[in-house]
Amino acid sequence: ESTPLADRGFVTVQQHILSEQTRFPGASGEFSWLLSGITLATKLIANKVRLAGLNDMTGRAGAVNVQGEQQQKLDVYADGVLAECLAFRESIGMLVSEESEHPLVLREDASKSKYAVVFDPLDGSSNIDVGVSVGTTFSVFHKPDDPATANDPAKWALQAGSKQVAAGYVVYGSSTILVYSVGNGVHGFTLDPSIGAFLLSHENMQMPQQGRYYSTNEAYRDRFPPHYGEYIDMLRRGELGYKYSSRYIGSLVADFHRTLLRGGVFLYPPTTEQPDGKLRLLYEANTIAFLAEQAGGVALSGDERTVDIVPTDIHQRVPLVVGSKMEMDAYQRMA
Ligand code: AHM
Ligand code: MG
Repeated sequence: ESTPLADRGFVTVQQHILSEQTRFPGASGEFSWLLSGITLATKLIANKVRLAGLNDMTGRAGAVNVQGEQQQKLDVYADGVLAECLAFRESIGMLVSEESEHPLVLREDASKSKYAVVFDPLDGSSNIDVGVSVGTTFSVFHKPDDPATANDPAKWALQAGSKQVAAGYVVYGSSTILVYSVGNGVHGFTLDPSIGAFLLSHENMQMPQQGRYYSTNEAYRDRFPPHYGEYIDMLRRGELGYKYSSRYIGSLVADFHRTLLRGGVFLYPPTTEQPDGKLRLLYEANTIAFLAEQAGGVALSGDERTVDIVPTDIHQRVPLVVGSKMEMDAYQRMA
């Protein structure tokens, strides 16, 4: 649970990132500057999300994105704001966005930059028009060591999730919360809109060992491979000590945020129509998997650790099962 504000001394996310960097003697500050691009962009996005309905930001933009999905106006806005805020950071060589078919190479002279940033600017965007939580996800990678790839920024994001140097999300929910990790625990910050700052509200988040909810789109259940249905039945029967209840928002960030705080398990299995599931490896599954593991949870795609998968395509999809230790051990026994 969160510490009283006074004891925390009003730590902003920026201060927190800087203090994390002091663990690396010689850190140049570039990395903090990079992350400040993300926090700035998400504050701008939060502002628009809060006014959706009044600011001509609801509804479709008219275009269909690379995933074959209708782009919402806020998808387009959020994508533009993130790209713009990040393009100014010289340390970033390339970007991958859910909304853009191709990687965006920012600087042709690859030797000058060090990082790749991947993001889903507005995840769960079909929820905007009905006032339900949406989110932004992001992950940061170093330029790969291998010289052939190092000189080709378009390929910088094709790395296993275990190589992430930072990952996080912002959930635009009943409050706006930023959760991030640089591989040293998971920390949460709540946006105080009156001062425009993300303030530390959840230090060192640990996922409970067990929760009481499972979270999946049960409408697809007959189209899941059978062991997923059997696993859900097992949870419902109470074999892990409780008869589980269900929660499903349909926004990955919001569904995971609850799982992080309360424990339990989230599943987006393969279906007959989508044999690799729906979620994108680079900026959805990996981001969540990295945070889950940092918080003491487990994230698997099939029977493989999600962060071990080496991507071959920037928009590739993977099944995802992520949650508390106890539920995940039981899942592995049945997978
Ligand atoms: P999006 O990136 O187009 O918004 O889609 C991703 C979202 C996730 O947030 C969520 O977990 C999933 O789609 C819900 O899908 P479904 O409606 O099939 O349950
Ligand atoms: Mg998405």
